[in-house]
Amino acid sequence: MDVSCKTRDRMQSRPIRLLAAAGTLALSAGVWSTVAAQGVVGDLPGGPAVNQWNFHPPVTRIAQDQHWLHGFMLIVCAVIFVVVFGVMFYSILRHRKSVGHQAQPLAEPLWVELGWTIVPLLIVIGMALPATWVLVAQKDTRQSDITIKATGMQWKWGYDYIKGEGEGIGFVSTLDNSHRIMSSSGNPPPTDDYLLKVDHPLVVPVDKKIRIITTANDVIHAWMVPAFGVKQDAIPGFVRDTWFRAEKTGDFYGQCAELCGKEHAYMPIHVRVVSAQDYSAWVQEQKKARAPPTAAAAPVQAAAAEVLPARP
Ligand SMILES: [Cu+2]
Repeated sequence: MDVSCKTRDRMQSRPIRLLAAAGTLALSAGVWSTVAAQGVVGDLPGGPAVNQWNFHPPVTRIAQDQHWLHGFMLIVCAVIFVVVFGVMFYSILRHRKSVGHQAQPLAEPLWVELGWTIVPLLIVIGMALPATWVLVAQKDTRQSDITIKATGMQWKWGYDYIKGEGEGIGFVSTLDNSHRIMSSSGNPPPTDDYLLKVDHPLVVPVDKKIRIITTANDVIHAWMVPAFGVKQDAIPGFVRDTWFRAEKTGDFYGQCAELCGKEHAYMPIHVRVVSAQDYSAWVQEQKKARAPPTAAAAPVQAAAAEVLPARP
């Protein structure tokens, strides 16, 4: 290709590039105006926030410790990175061949050998100790006030209160149908709790140690609530446990955290943390709703049984 040909190509390609850039800009503006016209998604208290770059605000001691651990490890790693790469690049630049640096025989003094063995060892111990403490604390499920079994199913959660106040209560928690409809529409409106709303949230009292026993009845799921610092696999045929003690009342959200099939994104977790009084009232309400038929209702049920034919 000669020079004049190259110049002609460049002249032809410039308007095309300009046109493409204008098109992209118009498309972006269109998308932006559509989003703006529809409304904007806001933060969900206890759940994800818009442009969230850090963990969820912690509401348990374990979650606070995990955040501290994360920050601590990040700082240690960043300092090591800066020091090691700083020394390395300084050495490369200062002692390069082009400035006439001559290599010198290395005496291998003992203090250097000891230093680069002992210092990293101390750093590893300094990182392992707090990490082990937090790990052991988050696995200590003893002396819980309430024990709840969470059973993962494709694609919902079953909750059974098996010990403590509320013992005997059990229900299934499923994605709220309005969210299913929104998702099926293919163009869901901006919704703060999109795919996180359930029909029956898990209700627990504040400041009580709640032990969650996880299992599953089909494939592996995982029970995760980031604000509590809790994430535990639910494995069919096995029982695992975890715990939390929420320090604040409110609604907290999580999701199944183990890819479990085509509707993995449709099995949210909603935990409602209430005061001790509200929890007792909720327990009474649930027990009343689940109570066996009273003497007044029994004759009606007996009559209904006579009318309806018995199932084979
Ligand atoms: Cu799942």
